[in-house]
Amino acid sequence: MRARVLSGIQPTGSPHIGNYLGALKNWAKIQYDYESIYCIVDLHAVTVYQDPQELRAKILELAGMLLAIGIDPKHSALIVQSAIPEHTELAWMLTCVTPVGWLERMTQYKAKSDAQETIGDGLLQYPVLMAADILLYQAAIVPVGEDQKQHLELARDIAQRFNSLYGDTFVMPATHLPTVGARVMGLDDPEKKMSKSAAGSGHAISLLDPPATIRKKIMRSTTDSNPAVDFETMGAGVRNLLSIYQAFVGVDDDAMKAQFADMRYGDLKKQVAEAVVASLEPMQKRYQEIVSEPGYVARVLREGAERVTPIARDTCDKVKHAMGLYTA
Ligand code: AQP
Repeated sequence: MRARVLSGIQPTGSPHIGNYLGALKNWAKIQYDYESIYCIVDLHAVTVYQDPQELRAKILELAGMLLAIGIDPKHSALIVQSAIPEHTELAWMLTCVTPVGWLERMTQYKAKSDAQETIGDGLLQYPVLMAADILLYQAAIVPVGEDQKQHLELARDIAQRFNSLYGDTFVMPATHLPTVGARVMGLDDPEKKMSKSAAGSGHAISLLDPPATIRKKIMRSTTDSNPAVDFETMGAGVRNLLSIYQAFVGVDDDAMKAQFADMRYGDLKKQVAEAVVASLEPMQKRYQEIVSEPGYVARVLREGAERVTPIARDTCDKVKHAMGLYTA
């Protein structure tokens, strides 16, 4: 039997090149080697307020985009988290074995709760729900960007604690990080990771941005006071542009040095912009084809849910039995 892969993405905005290089590109690549389940985690999205109408639209847009970047529904199950009630059922059972102190230490919780006037309990519970997403399907491999590494470690801790309290129930999931592009930074502020929900039109490049917008954002991106690329002294902005180029084009470090050493920033930006435009163009074309086929995306999501529900039900029943809960 092939090992199972599970990963998720929030429908909190248009997916950007950070999501793509940190996670989605890898999803499409490994789906042929593993039994893959990719999940649009709408229950995670509502840990901070989302406009209901916009959220509904973003779920379908994101599903279309995932198909456009190459998720193949013949090989992968594409699902929406809230359509499968076992995610929340398992999350509650895991909540009961998770110490609050583990959750309060999460850096993403601290960062996101700092930005809120009132902190919803869901924001604290976010990583338990994420652990449930993974453990529900007994996933062995979880491909994510670097920002999710800490949550993954917590999922392992929760699984271990459950297994030691109630007996071996869960497979231990392993993190799968890309070698380049694991952490793409904001174009306007290279000290902050690129985020869907960050404010500012020059912050992220959406996978659906038209070529002129991509060029404009990259040409205006923050660099430093050097006039040209110096691999010894370059700042975070230049490093970010170079790693975006490297991740899209797939060249090694020596080739990067030969191509970009001493290049003026204006020329560097032009080359990065053209590489991004050329890489996104086929996905954007495919996206338009996908969304112009009425009912196609909804059908893929329905078939995905039908495929994974027996696995989810089986795990929940095992967990209930292990904990001594009532099973009819
Ligand atoms: N900047 C990034 N660089 C590399 N990988 C990234 N990921 C996110 N941002 C970067 C990876 O994309 C996958 C899906 O992310 P998510 O939607 O689950 O949530 P997130 O990590 O919180 O992403 P965003 O874009 O920053 O969303 P918001 O603004 O809603 O919080 C994950 O595997 C993540 O590692």
